[in-house]
Amino acid sequence: MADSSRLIVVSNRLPVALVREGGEWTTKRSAGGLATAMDPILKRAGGVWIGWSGAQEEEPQEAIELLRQEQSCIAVDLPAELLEKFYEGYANQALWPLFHSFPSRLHFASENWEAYIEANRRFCSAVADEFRPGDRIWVHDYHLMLLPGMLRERIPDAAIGFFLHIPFPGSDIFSILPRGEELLAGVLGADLIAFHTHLHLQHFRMSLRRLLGIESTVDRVEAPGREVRLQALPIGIAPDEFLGYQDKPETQAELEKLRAQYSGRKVIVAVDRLDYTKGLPDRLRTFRRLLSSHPEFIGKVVLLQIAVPSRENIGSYQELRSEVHELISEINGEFGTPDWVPIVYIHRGISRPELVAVYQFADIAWVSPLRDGMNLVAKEYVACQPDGNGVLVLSAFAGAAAEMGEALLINPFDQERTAFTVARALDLSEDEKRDRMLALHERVIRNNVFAWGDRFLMLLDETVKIRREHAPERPPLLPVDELEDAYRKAARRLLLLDYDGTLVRLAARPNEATPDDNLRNLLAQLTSDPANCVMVVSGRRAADLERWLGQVPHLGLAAEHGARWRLPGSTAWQGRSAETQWKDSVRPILEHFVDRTPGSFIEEKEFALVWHYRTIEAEFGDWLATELVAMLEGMLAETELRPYRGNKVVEVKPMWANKGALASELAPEYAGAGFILAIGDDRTDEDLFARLPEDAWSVHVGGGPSKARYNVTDTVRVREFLYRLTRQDRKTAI
Ligand code: ADQ
Repeated sequence: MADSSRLIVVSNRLPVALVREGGEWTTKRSAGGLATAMDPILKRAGGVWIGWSGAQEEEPQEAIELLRQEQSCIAVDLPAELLEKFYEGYANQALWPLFHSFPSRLHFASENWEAYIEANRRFCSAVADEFRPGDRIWVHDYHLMLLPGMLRERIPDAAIGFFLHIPFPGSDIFSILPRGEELLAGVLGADLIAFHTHLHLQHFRMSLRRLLGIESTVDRVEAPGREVRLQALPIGIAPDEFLGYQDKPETQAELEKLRAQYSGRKVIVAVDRLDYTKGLPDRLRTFRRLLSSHPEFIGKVVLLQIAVPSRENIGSYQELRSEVHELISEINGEFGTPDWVPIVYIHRGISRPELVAVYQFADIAWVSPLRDGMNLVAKEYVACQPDGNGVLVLSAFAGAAAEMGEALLINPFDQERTAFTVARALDLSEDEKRDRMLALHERVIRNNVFAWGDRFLMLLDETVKIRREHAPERPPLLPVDELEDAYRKAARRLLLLDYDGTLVRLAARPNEATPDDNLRNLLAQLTSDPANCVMVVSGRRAADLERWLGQVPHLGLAAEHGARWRLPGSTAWQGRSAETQWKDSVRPILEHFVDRTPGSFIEEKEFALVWHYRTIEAEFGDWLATELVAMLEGMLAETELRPYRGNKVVEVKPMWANKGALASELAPEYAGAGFILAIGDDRTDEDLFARLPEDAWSVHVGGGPSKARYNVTDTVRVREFLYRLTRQDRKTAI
């Protein structure tokens, strides 16, 4: 499969530039790490790259054709206004600062969010137009977090991978992000979601749990109807893009220049995009501190700061530029001498030979981002040291630190200790330097960007293969046409509908999940057909169901998981009467848990006591629930009561009160020639599914395994297909 299927790479920017020379369009491929990594894979798989070309105006058709034919690139059209709001607005002024843990720099505007959705839609259309069955789609980075979900809707069986190049922040920070829930749901459309480090992955998992209430394990998470694979997969560099340049005459010429310029002095190099996450001002201040606290370096050490301009349309980047310029002037003014400039500043992108020469020449690379997904500069510097020269001083907050333990790690926020570490790097013994650098070099060469790309695609293939093989084990999606046919043919029908999580969305507090008028109308239409016996079968109290749904003509109600029921057309409740003495001994235990966790509460039903903890921090709530269940199991072992764990609830109720018993009571009448439909979303509905005849239409709502024959993704879909059954004209879409 890996070799026969094409690859569609999707990223915000295409790895090419369109240039107009003398009235003729030409294309130029950029030598970025990602493009270098993807090129051999794209060549092998015969794929395409989809993204924005960088053009501010719509390109003429000839230029678009050229991109496609010469570079296998497809340009997504993003009009200037949309681009500004999507790219500079939501992506770079909301996502970028927040994902790098700079909440104070967050700027959110809902029109930017709308533009983000629209831009992702345009990417989705471009991919869908290009997609052929069997293709793999690899979506890159924070600009396109909604795209996996959009693609999943449009091409449900597609193999979709997503890689995040920037850090994923802690869940406290992530929860600040307006529209964060939608983003999480969007990336979950992928089969494989990968990050640079385990920490980023952990943060993502925690946000899934806290914001969406979705549990996951170290390497996977259950999405509706599918399993999504999670991975930490650190990106590498293309070694030849650096080592291959070392012997070139242009590089040698640059080296000569550097030797002449800095003879007798040690050079510390810093190479950054001019971005506030890269920590330039902090580095400059720390360098000032180093010169003050270690005067022996005065005249002996030069900081060569190379900064490539970046995102200059955004105000905060302009401020950063001024701040950096001012700091450099101050420090050079304060310490410089007629023959020594402490900080040499190059404010532009430099050529590859220049960059390689600088890396090769520098005694130290000082890589000190305040937060960084990976940081390729650290790896590029190390790649240029095949002989084990040089020292890498590296921020612990760069993703690279997770796999570059032989570097001298620093906390860039701690100027005093960072200055001390840089001083140490300047004095490190040759042996220690070599030991550290050779270990780093070897790893950077081995774990290169090709290994990264291959591994990602291998994992994607594996995940998709498992999904396709295992699909039959989980309930398949409900074939609504077939269901409708069976429904229409049947002379008598039984419909058993769960309430919470099936007919209405789960709410934080039970009383918030009241039925809306649309639901009442839908139920009334279903019950108006005399061939139908419709029952809402819920864990709710009889009084609640009666109050909310009692007015729907001819609707049957079953309360407390089937402990009591009221048949269609009747107002009398049947079932056992409640024995309630046990509550006096269980209630104090639940109260004790409520005292420990403000926000949780007890719901009292006729037959049951329920501890609700939906609003509690998820991990803590689940941990307490386990403790509570263990305690109650011991205490109730000799009784007919049991504690049951549901969706963020622990419910204590008699064993016999379950939906299965009710199913056994009602279903036999409809077996054979009739039609039985049962829909539900949680564990208590499994009892119901298990007791139905084989040909019944049992439907599980949401992800995960189930005994039901079919699956639908959410409450919206449930209502959609029920609504369809009520229409007289067949197969009318709503
Ligand atoms: P970036 O934020 O762009 O990438 P980084 O990984 O440091 O960060 O890559 C910067 C690149 O630009 C390097 O290849 C570097 O050589 C080059 N560069 C910087 N200054 C230059 C200059 N003056 N002249 C020439 N070249 C220069 C994002 C994430 C990172 C992650 C990468 C890859 O923010 O954390 O490592 O993607 O996943």
